[in-house]
Amino acid sequence: MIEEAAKLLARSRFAIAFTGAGISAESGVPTFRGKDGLWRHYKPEELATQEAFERNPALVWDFYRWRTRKILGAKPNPAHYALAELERLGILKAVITQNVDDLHREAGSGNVVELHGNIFRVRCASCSYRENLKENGRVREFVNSKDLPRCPQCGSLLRPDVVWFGEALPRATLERAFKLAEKSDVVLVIGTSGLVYPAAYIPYIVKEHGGKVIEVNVGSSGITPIADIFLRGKAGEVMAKILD
Ligand code: BJW
Ligand code: ZN
Repeated sequence: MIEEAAKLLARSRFAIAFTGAGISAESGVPTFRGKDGLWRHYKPEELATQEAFERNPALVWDFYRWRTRKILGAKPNPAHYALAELERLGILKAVITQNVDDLHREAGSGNVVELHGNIFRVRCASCSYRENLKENGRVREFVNSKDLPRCPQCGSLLRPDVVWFGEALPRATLERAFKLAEKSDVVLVIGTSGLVYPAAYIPYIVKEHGGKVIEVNVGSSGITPIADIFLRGKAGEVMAKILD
């Protein structure tokens, strides 16, 4: 199966990857829906929404500070590096990720489409203020602060620059991802439950346009029914073998 997947990739014309929280699990970043994916027993739908932020911004910020701390302590794993290497070899044309952890870029992937934003950026809940905390060297300050962060322009609350349930994905980003999927003849789907839309349309678009779907996951997902090749296992281990 792994050999078949490697062959498909090697012969592809425009391969892309579509990744989710499972690709970062071996880096120590908790997933959303796994058995240890939940934070203090809250479901993602109870934390990653506008309503939750309006009702209890302190709870939502606690959650994001906890996640940022985990992500800060994380390094890319062999799966992230394998995708960067496949791009370097000219095989992989883009990584479309639902993750907000920056690990694909850290591993050296150049063409990364972040569908759900980035945890190292914040924006104002009311005005157009945005800030990249990583570039400004302010990540630790944010993570360690006990106060709710406020906008320097208008005084409203700042929020993580990520996409919550019920919010539209950035239009240009989604269009870019869908265009890549339409062009693609092989999509490597790694570590996603494939339950969250519109992101989960990506492999379906590839399939509809005649492309092949290779899935890597420790269990089955919403994408498994359309997978041409299903590789059961940990992303880091399977991807290291594919590259061999
Ligand atoms: C391993 C592994 C290892 C573990 N190796 N594998 C159509 C149909 C139905 C519903 C909808 C629809 N369209 C919209 C909706 C509503 C909603 C939705 O999809 N709901 C479903 C849950 C039913 N979607 C939305 O609300 C989206 N917005 C939208 O549609 O807006 C419409 C609109 C238009 C115009 C104006 C206004 C509105 C937005 C969705 C945003 C999702 N946001 C989050 C949080 C992001 C910020 C953050 O990170 O904090 O995104 S929620 C969370 O889920 C996060 C993830 O990116 C996303 C997906 O999760 P993922 O990555 O799949 O993780 P898990 O944990 O679910 O799965 C891990 C997988 O890895 C598992 O399969 C494991 O087996 C596997 N695994 N270890 C390999 N070592
Ligand atoms: Zn503001």
